[in-house]
Amino acid sequence: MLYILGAGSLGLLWAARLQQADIACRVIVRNAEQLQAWQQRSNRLQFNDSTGNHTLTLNFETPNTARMIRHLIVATKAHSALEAVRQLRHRLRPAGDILMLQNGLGSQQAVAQACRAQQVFAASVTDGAWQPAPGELTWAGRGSSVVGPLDTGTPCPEWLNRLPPALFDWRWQTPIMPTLWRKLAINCAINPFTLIYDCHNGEVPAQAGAWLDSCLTELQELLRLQGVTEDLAPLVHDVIRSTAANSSSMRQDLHAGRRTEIDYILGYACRQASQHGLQVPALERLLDAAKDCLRQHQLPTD
Ligand code: NAD
Ligand code: KPL
Repeated sequence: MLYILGAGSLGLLWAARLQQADIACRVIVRNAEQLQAWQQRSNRLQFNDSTGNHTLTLNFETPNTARMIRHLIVATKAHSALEAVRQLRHRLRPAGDILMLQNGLGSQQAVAQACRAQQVFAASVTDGAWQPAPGELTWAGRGSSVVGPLDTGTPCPEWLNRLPPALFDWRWQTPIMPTLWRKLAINCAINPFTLIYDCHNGEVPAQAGAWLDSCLTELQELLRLQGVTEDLAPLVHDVIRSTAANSSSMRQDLHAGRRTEIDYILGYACRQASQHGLQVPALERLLDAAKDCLRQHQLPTD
């Protein structure tokens, strides 16, 4: 049995595909009110993907259910992950595994520190899923996941190999940290600019001009300190081109009045730079500007 923590866009996307693949899973919602809301919809999810609309019946439960958990997939936002996993600590089997799906960095390490008896894995996910209405999920962009252990040397959990490739495009990568750092750098170079200029991804180079170039130079140096040597600028410009019409996840959060993951993306990058004694004035200025923008919208800056 696989457990998914968090019934948001990505958690429901995993649950829907597991259900379609006949792999048993249960979704852990935040509380009794959320459970009741699903029960009122007969636990049905309207799942829209490129093949059409499917009605799926999922299994939901609250964190205080008694069942023990061997395999946990954490699908909360980065800032909720540690608290959400802590709530379940008494249910986690020793030597079980935890797969973290969060964007950014910091939440994965925090959970690994809190759950030393379990093996913690992290995924870099490029799918795009959103909820047009409660009880509905749209898989708008079929992406892929790169998965690996936080502790290099830990083998791949066998359940991952049971995921059907037609529904789950994923690959195993160890060490995983360079992949997570690369994704973090891409998100640092795009997401905060879309916030402060309130623009689509494709407009970032024109809006940010030389400021983007300075950020890319600083991020390249930060990546180098993490052992990632490939050229960042072409990678970022490729992502900007291929997602030109997208609103970044951070901008979507801003428009929906939700807390963003800024602290686990640009905040994390700036803290790491400071710990390494690396000067990153362009990134610091970007972080300040993004926080100003969030304050203007009465949203948390962490
Ligand atoms: P979301 O806000 O839609 O879902 C998060 C869910 O977690 C919410 O339903 C919330 O109620 C739940 N939650 C929070 N605390 C909880 C707790 N204590 N117990 C149980 N549930 C709790 O967010 P999302 O879009 O699904 O994103 C989740 C993570 O995946 C983020 O880090 C995001 O950056 C990453 N991600 C999302 C997508 C996507 O397409 N949505 C793609 C790639 C990566
Ligand atoms: O990952 C993304 C996000 O929005 O968080 C990018 C790559 C910027 C695509 O929108």
